[in-house]
Amino acid sequence: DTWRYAFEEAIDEVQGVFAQKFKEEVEANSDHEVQLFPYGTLGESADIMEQAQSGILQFVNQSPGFTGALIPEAQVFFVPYLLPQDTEELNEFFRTSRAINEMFPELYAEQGLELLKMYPEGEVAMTTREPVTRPEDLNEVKFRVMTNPLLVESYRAFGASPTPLPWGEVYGGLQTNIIQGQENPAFFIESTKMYEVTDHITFIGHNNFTTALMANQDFFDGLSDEDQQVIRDATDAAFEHILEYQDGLSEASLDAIREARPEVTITVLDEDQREPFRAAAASVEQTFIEMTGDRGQEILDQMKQDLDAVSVN
Ligand code: 6CS
Repeated sequence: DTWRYAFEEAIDEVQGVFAQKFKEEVEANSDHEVQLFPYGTLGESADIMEQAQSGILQFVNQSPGFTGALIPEAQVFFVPYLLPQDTEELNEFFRTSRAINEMFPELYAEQGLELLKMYPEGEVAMTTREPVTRPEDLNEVKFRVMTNPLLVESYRAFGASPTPLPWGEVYGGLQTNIIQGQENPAFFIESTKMYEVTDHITFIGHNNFTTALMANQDFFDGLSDEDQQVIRDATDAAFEHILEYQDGLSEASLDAIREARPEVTITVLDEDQREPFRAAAASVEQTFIEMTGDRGQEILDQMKQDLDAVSVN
């Protein structure tokens, strides 16, 4: 039979590369076929989630940036400066974290979803019309964020006017000046040509883009042990593949942007410049706890413990 798998990006973007590897592994190791639905073929991120929950889709890749509206604890990925910038550390965290691999699956299960894997998509940068070196520079900037209350809170704390929008409205919104900024990993800024409609790319080191693959839980529970194992193995293979694939991807994407539009500035804020943004993180963490209570606190504490365990310093 055929399993339907939708994701939030194009086939040659990170989620698409992950999906292709998953498909290849499943088809090599079973009689099942996987049909891939890239962004735009079945609607926005919220639409594909609904389809997966209702069982029209067997698999969905959705980022906590959107899932946070459904599972409030998933917003923990938007506490600024929580995840490490070091790639090896970050990868090892995703591999070994108890919060990610044991606690989150229980929360996703409450929504009828079997959480198969969470994985990183790269350091997030802001793109804006005007240069940004201080929170004051974000005053009056309508800054697009994914539809997630804590991310709204973050950008409010950073000094901007956060504007939650689905992905499909971002390029046009920047072009028509409805919004003047947005954040995403470098590969996505390059592949979607957002550098055409914003002029300054700024890294403040506040986050890495996290995403997640899940299955409809009734579908998954109804499978044989062998088929479940095929899926788990394919997911593990796709995970290692996508980490390797991303080695050097951010730098290559920035080079491509420099080439395509040399007047775009690319700035990495230094530690002093980051300080006021870091200071804003504490209030965002506090808001996360207010939104999610004891369960959120438990997840956050476990994440910090898991991060300590992989920290090289
Ligand atoms: O900003 C967004 O909405 C999108 N960003 C990425 C990197 N993937 C999918 C998501 O929809």
